[in-house]
Amino acid sequence: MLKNNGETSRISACILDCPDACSFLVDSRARTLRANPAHPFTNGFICRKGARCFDRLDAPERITRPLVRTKPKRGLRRGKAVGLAQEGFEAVSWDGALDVIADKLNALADLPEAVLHVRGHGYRGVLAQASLNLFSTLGSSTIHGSLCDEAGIEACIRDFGALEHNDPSDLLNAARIVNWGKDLGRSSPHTGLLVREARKRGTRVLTISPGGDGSEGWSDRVIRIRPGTDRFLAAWLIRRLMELDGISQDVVRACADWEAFRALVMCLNPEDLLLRCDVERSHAEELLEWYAPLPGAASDYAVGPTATLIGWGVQRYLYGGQNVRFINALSLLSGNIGRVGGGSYFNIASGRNLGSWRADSPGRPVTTSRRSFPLPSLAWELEWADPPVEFVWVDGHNVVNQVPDSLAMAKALQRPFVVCVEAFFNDTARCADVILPPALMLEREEIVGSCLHHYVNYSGQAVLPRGECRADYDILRDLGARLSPPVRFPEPDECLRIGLVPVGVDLDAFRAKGFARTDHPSVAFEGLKFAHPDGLYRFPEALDPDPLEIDQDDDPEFPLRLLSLVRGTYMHSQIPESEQQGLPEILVSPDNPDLDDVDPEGPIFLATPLGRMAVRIRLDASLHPHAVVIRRDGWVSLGHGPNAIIEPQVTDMGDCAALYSQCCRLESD
Ligand SMILES: Nc1nc2c(c(=O)[nH]1)N[C@H]1C(S)=C(S)[C@@H](COP(=O)(O)OP(=O)(O)OC[C@H]3O[C@@H](n4cnc5c(=O)[nH]c(N)nc54)[C@H](O)[C@@H]3O)O[C@H]1N2
Ligand SMILES: Nc1nc2c(c(=O)[nH]1)N[C@H]1C(S)=C(S)[C@@H](COP(=O)(O)OP(=O)(O)OC[C@H]3O[C@@H](n4cnc5c(=O)[nH]c(N)nc54)[C@H](O)[C@@H]3O)O[C@H]1N2
Ligand SMILES: [Mo]
Repeated sequence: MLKNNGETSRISACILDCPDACSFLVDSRARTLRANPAHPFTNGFICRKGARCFDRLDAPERITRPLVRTKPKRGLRRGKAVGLAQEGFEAVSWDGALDVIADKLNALADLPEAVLHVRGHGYRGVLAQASLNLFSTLGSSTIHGSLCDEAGIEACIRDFGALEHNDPSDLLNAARIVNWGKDLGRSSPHTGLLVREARKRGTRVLTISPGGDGSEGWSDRVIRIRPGTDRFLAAWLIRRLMELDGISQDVVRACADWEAFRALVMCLNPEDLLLRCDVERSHAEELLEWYAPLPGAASDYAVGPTATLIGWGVQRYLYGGQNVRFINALSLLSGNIGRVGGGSYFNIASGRNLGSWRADSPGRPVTTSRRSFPLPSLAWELEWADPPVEFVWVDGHNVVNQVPDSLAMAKALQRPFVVCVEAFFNDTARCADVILPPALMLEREEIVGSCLHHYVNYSGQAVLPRGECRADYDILRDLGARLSPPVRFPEPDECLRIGLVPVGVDLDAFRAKGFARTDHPSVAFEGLKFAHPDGLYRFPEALDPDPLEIDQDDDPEFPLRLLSLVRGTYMHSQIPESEQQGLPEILVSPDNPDLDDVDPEGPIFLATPLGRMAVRIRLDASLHPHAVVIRRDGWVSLGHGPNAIIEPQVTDMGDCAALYSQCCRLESD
């Protein structure tokens, strides 16, 4: 808890959905923050989105009182952002808001599946389990799958048996790093920092990407690839390794299905593989040397391991899971798994070092199975849900903005009673009946893990919550107490202690130090011992072509791919409205085949089968001719949200949204 002892520098940490999970020192009087120099991974450096935390806490447009809707919902309109009052929201007391909500939930007590809980990763941690615990105790409907990383997670689990990678600092031991589409300048600044440090020490870096991401500045070499086709390039390399007899018998013995995989790969046509990924043979041959120095190779290839980075971008495709599985297989077969300086990095689970606590509701029937909707097609699922969803609780998720087909999602929220725990009047809050304002990070206490490194951080409360804002845990505890029968939570300190059990440190000592390192081997799968029950590795069973693949001979209606990529300056949709004025920008290659058909002087639209949005164009010569890049997460209500024209498609594994398989074209008026 915040003590008024005159002390101004407090330890806290970032709870945003970012792999780096930085530790902060906060000057609570000056309302500034900096990197905690004592934290080994944060290493004295924090990124722009973290450093701007107080801008968000102190933003004039922040919602600081509970609000209820007094006029009927009008639905979300693209490019038409009306204000709170115009939309018909009025301030109400916390008691008033929670009583209304409790009445609705009590009325649905016998039909818990008519209640839907939609939770994102907008806030993370141990106390953050509160909403998950309350709604699982009620037996409410829930969501599964993801908009982010589940295809790659499922792929890694199928391959290795577990989601695991080397300690990120082991990148410094790599002789070479091959980066399959991680945006080193934007998505994980500390991975970027490690790569930069490794390069200073002599490590060479090659990036494979469709371009438009500034990877040239981070790499000694860049190979441009057709979007969504990395599995074909990896398969070509694996085939060459097989032909050249370049695979060690130790590796072969560590695999459960070597013969079947060998047969699959040897049946593939090498020219066809390179045609599909649009990579020149000489570039593919060069890449082979980055993985497996061949007899007679130049001396800088002759020694040392190759580490593989896999960005989330490569798996947001219809066959995104296969993309990851073929890259992992390449890493293994070239002798780079289970090795210092090698490894294949996707991510780890950020919750794996945190204990889970439970809510308790004596007298309430225990739910054994809950109705669950796949998140990538949530809008459409709700349309058909039987029994229909009557009540929706959204927290930590700008779901209307982030799911494909945002307008359908907004429409699906029109009928049910929607509660949104949200600090800003974003696309989702606009669809709510009640908006509850949460205390944000630095305004409340929390413990968080990372999906990249092995530290658990203390996110201490450094300042008081603004206005009437309250921590999500407190909101949910008060709501639980109002339900019949009531749902009770353990005290916050008890939750935090349970959260720290896997770390094995005392809560007070942890609060004072601000972080703890957890015990994981620095090399994953050492000795080629994998986490499947038999200890063996598993290869992908198939290599599938993309049904939407662009065929050079055809003249498809929507020949381009829309890559809605991460933006460096803000966290997802947590962007001030003032930064979303004018038309959103797209990047296209000067060789883009659609450029000939548009009038550069007139209005230009980005069109998909779902609709179109007005944009302005910037040329980027590094981009693949068939790729269009838009920075994601702009608000639909401000005309900046690409999900208004992105269709719901699902990846081959993990029920992940295949967002970058979206086909598109450029249009003039
Ligand atoms: N500043 C900031 N940082 C963030 C976030 C944020 O919103 N803002 N979000 C966080 C979250 S939740 C996530 S999941 C991560 C996202 O982290 P990233 O994975 O870096 O982000 P993406 O934009 O999904 O993917 C970016 C990269 O994928 C490449 N790419 C796209 N398609 C392909 C392909 O077919 N093949 C190859 N080889 N490359 C391809 C693009 O060129 C781009 O460089 O970032 C996290 N960090
Ligand atoms: N087109 C397209 N769409 C995508 C992606 C893509 O590549 N292309 N990638 C996606 C990815 S990688 C991800 S991870 C998801 C992200 O989707 P979201 O998880 O919806 O991400 P945000 O837009 O950051 O929304 C999080 C919300 O949580 C709120 N919040 C912050 N702190 C707190 C708190 O303490 N309590 C509560 N109650 N709320 C809080 C913020 O104000 C914010 O509105 O969407 C994705 N959507
Ligand atoms: Mo994500």
